[in-house]
Amino acid sequence: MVMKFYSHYLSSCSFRVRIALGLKGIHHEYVAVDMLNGQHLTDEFLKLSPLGMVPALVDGDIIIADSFAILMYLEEKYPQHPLLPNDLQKRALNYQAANIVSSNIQPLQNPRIQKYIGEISSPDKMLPWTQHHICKGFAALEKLLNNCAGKYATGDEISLADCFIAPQVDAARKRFKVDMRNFNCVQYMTVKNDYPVLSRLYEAYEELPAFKDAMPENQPDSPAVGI
Ligand SMILES: N[C@@H](CCC(=O)N[C@@H](CS)C(=O)NCC(=O)O)C(=O)O
Repeated sequence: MVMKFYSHYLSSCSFRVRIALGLKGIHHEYVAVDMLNGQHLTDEFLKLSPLGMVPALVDGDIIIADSFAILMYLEEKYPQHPLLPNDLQKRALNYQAANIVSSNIQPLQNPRIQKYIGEISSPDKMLPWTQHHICKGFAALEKLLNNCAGKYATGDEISLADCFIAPQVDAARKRFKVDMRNFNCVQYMTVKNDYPVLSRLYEAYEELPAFKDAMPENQPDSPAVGI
């Protein structure tokens, strides 16, 4: 039975898994969840994902709805092209970088959070508020990776941290208009806003077929693809 992968083209959490599926060469069926029309909140989808969020993976009887859990599952089931280095320190760095993105950045840019911020303050506060939190997280990643990054986040092999960082930088640049080299948001910025390590990593990701194939604009449900 073919594994089903529930995704939305713009979802950076889905993007993480798309990169790993590509790197590991895992055959799967892409199932687009129409989040703009609320498909993620239907009873049917909530049976797969209790929080009503993408991504979700269904592999036979196994249902997983969380990108980190999915990535760990894929890593254990498909050891080819490992995402976790053998070196324990590097492995811990991978967990740390992944968690900065998944706990301290991405949740704060979620549509449901942005909508809420818009409601309790005003719609024009949504973008600067989100940019502020992205930039705080990026400043932390810069410090963390400054001495350990090679071609990729924790060395010269692509690994778990890259699966989290690549979609986050892509979303920051394209959806949230973060200028990676000279961001200037006077009202909200309290953190340094120049990200040389992340900018360099992003350039390396742009050369990777697994990253290019996983990009939002290349997904079957992207308006750019035209389904
Ligand atoms: N921890 C979850 C977070 C999933 C998540 O936040 N998904 C977003 C898209 S990237 C979502 O479905 N948001 C729906 C909403 O905000 O209503 C994961 O890593 O998969």
